[in-house]
Amino acid sequence: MEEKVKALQHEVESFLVKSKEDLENFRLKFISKKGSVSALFDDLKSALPEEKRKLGKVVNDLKQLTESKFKTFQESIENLASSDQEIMDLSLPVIPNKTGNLHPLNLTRYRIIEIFERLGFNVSDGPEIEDDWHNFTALNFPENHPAREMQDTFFIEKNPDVLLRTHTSNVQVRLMKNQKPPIRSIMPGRVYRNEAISARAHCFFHQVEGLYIDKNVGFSDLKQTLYHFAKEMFGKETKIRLRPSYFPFTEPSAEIDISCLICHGEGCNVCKYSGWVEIAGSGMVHPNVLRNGGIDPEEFTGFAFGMGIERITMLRYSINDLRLFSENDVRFLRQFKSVV
Ligand code: 2NL
Repeated sequence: MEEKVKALQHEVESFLVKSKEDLENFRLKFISKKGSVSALFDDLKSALPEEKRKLGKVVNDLKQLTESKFKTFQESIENLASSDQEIMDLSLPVIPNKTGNLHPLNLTRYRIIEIFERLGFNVSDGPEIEDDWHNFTALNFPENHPAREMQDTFFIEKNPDVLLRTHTSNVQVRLMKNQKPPIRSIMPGRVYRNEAISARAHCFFHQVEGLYIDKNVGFSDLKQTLYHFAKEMFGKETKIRLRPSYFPFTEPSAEIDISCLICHGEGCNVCKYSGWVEIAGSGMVHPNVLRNGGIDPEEFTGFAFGMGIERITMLRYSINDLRLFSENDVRFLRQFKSVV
């Protein structure tokens, strides 16, 4: 009889219940009056008196196991039924879909890339940790230029100097060294400056620089390219203005302004009542820089420009504090869902 109990126990343990019908079958098969566990009690009556005690315990244990399994099955079937109902109740509010979204700086970066790719520019990339030559010397910075001071640049090592790049021009220098003109490329990336953090300055920010070198590239190409960019980025009505400026790596150099998006030239807070806001620096690549890049300035000319991605993004979405970009406050970040 002990064998019979064991076999039955195995049967109880391996019985799968997945539906209400299975549960009822389980009850009929084992627990009901005619069920096989109940039948064991009849068998017990005819057992030898000296074995009755031992067998009684085994049979009782199996009865308890069977009943507790039944209860567990019953509960899980009930849960299943109620959760089914929940899914099927179409009047309930939807479960919010918590998908992430792109950072506003990336939205702007992708848009800038898109605009320049259609003009035939490709995208280049380079190191954020740079040596003095690629970051300063090759770009025609004089030995005593203030940007080379500890107060303005993060140095990792001195003599020979290793530093965090202060602009993405280092990528352009590498490009000129490794590639023959025509070169038409933009370089988005993170740059570092040793500045006190405020609403208008941060110790790092993002830049896109561009470089176009070929035979007969002139200032008019620079102007039309950036005019096209301004219209694509900020709308067809956008006007541009070039102001003479100075950079060691370009000659002549110009600051690019766009007509103020907020007041359309009337004068407001954002444009400081001038009607114009600065969006980029630019110029014709200095002959010394071309030479340092291994390009003959008698044969080739080129233009270059640089703009801050933060600045463009602030104008685009009317954001007034630079710190919002790196604080990772989801209340800020979530506002840029699917705005490209
Ligand atoms: C700005 C101004 C600028 C460049 C970057 C450049 C690079 C090479 C040669 C010549 Cl390799 N120029 N880049 C030129 C003019 C301006 O950036 O305000 N950036 C945020």
